[in-house]
Amino acid sequence: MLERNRYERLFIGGEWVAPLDGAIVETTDPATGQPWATVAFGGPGDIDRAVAAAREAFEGPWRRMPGWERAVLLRRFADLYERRAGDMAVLESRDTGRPIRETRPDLGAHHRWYHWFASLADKLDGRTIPIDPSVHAYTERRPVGVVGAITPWNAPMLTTAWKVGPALAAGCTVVLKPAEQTPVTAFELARIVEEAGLPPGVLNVVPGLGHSTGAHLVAHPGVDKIAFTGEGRTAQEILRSGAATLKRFSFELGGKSPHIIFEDADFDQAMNAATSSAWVVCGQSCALGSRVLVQRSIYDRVVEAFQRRAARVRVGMPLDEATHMGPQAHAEQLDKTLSYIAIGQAEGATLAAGGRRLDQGQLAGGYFVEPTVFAGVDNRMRIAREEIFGPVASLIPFADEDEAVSIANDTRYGLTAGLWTRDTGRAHRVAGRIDAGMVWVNTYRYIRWSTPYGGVKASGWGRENGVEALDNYLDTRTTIVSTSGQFP
Ligand code: TXE
Repeated sequence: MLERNRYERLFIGGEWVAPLDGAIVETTDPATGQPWATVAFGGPGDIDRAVAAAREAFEGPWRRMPGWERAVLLRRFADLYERRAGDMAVLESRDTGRPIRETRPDLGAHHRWYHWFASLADKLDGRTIPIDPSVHAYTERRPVGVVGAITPWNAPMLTTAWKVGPALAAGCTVVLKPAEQTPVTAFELARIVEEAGLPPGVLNVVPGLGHSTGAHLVAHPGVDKIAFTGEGRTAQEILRSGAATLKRFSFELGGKSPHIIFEDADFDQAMNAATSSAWVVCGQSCALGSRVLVQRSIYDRVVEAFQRRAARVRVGMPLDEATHMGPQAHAEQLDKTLSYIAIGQAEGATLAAGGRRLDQGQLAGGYFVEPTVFAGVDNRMRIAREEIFGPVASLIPFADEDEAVSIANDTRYGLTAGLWTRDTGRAHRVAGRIDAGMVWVNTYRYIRWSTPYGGVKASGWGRENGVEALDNYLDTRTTIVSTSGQFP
């Protein structure tokens, strides 16, 4: 095994330490099904150490440091991150199976998140509140404290940037618990933190299993806030185990996003967006446009376009520059995706493309699935209601604007939505009627550091990105000073 694939120490309090009550485990390369890295998993005792280190850093240097000074350190960190992005992209491709042509631009942009949040670190203004001359009332924004960041396996470093950037800018310290399937890049992140000279304990990395290490972090009385991306059911468990401490929570929990194509859409652009956003991240994105709602007059044309484009997707090894789509990130996700393909067929949807596992030749042993298209889907089917998190598009016909909106909103989720039309009035009208935290018009999956992202309904609580992200990590304190010294 290559030297750089060994990550056998946790990063706690600025030191690389052996797990106290965890283990050294092997993680699997989803493209081969073979082990590719050995990593340290922390246990509850390691979480205790990490929380103590984060608390000390919070009370000590970090919260007292002027915002501009935190910004200088964050920018240094962002610059180093940018320099390492190429290597990190390779590691993330190995860890998650995402093709390098996706991870390279993705990881190559993360430093922008850190720079942007750095630029807010000294702008956490309060307000003065005019009441009457007898009092001077003002507010200040104060960091909530120690944050437990629990991240998923589909886009580990992006979802980390969404939490760590605003948390550190706000003056919080962080214990990061990456997903057990894809912990490798988090260790690299710790190396960058170390090299950037962030004070010890400001960011700690303790990978481990969700139900033990993650749950201990959630229940820990020394943790003030949990920032989580993952499944809705896990969020419910987190709420239960965190309830006793009444900490704060923000959740990003996935979706079943409608991608609406009206008959007056720019057809080729709409097809580019609808097909690529059905298969991006090997189908494992919370913002996947997995419910493609198509106006009946162009439905057959859209089905054909999907079939043609599915056939052109090159499924292959993640580090091959020619690969469009890699494997599912881990074995359970492979099983989940294949089981939903079977469910779709049993429900009576028409399998218009794909549908099979690919495990011949070079792909043997890997968790590859063909890009899959279901036509004739009814929104009541399970493949239209439940998050598959695989490269499976469901094409649902609609007659008119009202029906499109009604199908779009007929879901427990409300994370993102897309719509394609050349009619500006309709664009605004329909966007305004959709229950989702983000609506894209004539584009899709456009996500930036400065634009708030997050869900309504079962898709989550709170917003990541944008200045709104800081709200997750700040409390408001109000001070009222009597100017007369008289009471009452
Ligand atoms: O997620 P989990 P899973 C959806 C997607 C996917 C499904 C299952 O549909 O197929 O969830 O994925 C940690 N206390 N999304 O099971 O379990 C865990 O260790 C504290 C959508 O892998 O939610 C990991 O770090 N932590 C999503 C993180 O939670 C716990 C991205 C996410 O894992 C825990 C991922 C516990 N009790 C999956 N149990 C998105 N919104 O993009 C687990 N964890």
